[in-house]
Amino acid sequence: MKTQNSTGMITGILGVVSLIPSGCSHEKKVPVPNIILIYADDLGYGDVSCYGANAVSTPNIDLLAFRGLRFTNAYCTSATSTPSRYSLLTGEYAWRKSGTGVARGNASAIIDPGRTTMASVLRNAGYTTGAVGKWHLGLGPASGADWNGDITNGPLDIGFSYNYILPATGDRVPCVYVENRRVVGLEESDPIEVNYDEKIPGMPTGKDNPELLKMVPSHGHDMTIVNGISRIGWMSGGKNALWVDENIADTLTGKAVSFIEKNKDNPFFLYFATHDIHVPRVPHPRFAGKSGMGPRGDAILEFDWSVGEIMKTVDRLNLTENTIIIVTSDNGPVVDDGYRDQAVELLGNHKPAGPLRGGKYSAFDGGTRVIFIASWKGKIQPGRTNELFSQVDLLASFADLTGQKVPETECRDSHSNLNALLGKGTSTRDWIVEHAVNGRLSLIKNNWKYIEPGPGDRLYAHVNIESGNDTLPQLYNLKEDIGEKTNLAKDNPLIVKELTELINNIRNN
Ligand code: NG6
Ligand code: CA
Repeated sequence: MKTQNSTGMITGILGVVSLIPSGCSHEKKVPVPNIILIYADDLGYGDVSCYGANAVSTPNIDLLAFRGLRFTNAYCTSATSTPSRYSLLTGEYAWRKSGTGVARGNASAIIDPGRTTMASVLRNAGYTTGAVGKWHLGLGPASGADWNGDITNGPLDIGFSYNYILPATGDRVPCVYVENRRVVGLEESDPIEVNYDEKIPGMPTGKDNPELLKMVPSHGHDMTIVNGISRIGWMSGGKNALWVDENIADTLTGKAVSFIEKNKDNPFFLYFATHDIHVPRVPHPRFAGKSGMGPRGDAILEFDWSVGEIMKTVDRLNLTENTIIIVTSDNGPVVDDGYRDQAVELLGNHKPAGPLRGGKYSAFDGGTRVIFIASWKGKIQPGRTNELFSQVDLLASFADLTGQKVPETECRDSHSNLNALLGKGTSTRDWIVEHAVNGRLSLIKNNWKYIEPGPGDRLYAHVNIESGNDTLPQLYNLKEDIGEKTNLAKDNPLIVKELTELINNIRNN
């Protein structure tokens, strides 16, 4: 029930659930753009040059920011991947649902088949929907994914019409790609076995066979060795299906580009979740050594290249005026996340979180305030904005943009903030909830940042990141103290009280 003309206009009426066929007397032309959401992994607020990095240069991301709107107050929902992705795709805070912490590589599906998601909303709007890249939301039924057969309870079951994914993360087995329901390149004679409870006999591990490693772990990551790198979890088999880390960015970017090419004549939604810049950082040789900051910096260059390839594809296919491109990250930065890859030694003066305190895992803003750029030629006025924006609102904002209704109970935390997204008005969001790895929540309102009291473990020593935990309540004035240095809680008991009540209301909603 939709038509699209050569400039990519769908005829329909905003605010009406289904699109009206062309020729209807009430019809109004509404430009419905293609949507490309590029989701980086562990990319920090200070890791790209248009957000202030000097030690590394990201010309493609900078160009996108030059063409689009650069947000300085945009947030992911959690300081780690699985919960951020869960909230992004479902419009429900992950901390409302148990089992949404960092998922193992053999976790079963965390998003129930049939649930409303960003993808299902857009598919209902007539979009072809693709997921390319890191998944990390579990696959398969409660009994586990059938790696050697049809993998059910995956992206195809929650609204995507195509997927080419890494099941979990680059540092977790199984180290294979899944295209739609099948492991790519798997041979029947060499089935895959995955285990997270015990070692699989006969398979070399980082712990027992360090002589086989090309990258040595600093903490954890000492189980099955694949491509000279030991991972989290044990696996065997699937030799012909194993990925080569050096080629992951090329492979995923290639799949993203072909998805765009294939769907250029229909509205499409592409969720492109890169492996970069997560560990293990093993960029392609054409990026290796190029940043001078070691593999972490090189992975930033590789990520920037991926963004550039997407932009070039959109330009080449004349889709620029009909495509919204968003680039953002799933959580804040970490320098040593488990491999000795020289990230610490070669960091120099680079500040991965920019002016923010903390990083990945943390309750400080470094954990969840992320880069966020939205570009749509002719529709989004280029510039910079400090309006508050949360990734949890993308689902409802896209629904708004495409005239879809969102079921309030299922997607209860997502509210349209379309005007702010398009740079056309002030934010409808007056507070932001942040979720740190230990489960504690923080709240931002009127430039105040309140962090709930919790365990006093101030430093996550293995990653050398300030946790943001304190046994006392913390209150910071982000406008004057973006680095969350001076705790003003004692002097402002009324504000602490108000924010405590609000956080409890939000939690109990
Ligand atoms: C941690 C891993 C870390 C990373 C993280 C998830 C260890 C010691 N550390 O448990 O390397 O994989 O989980 O990162 O295993 S995320 O970005 O996918 O959330
Ligand atoms: Ca991450």
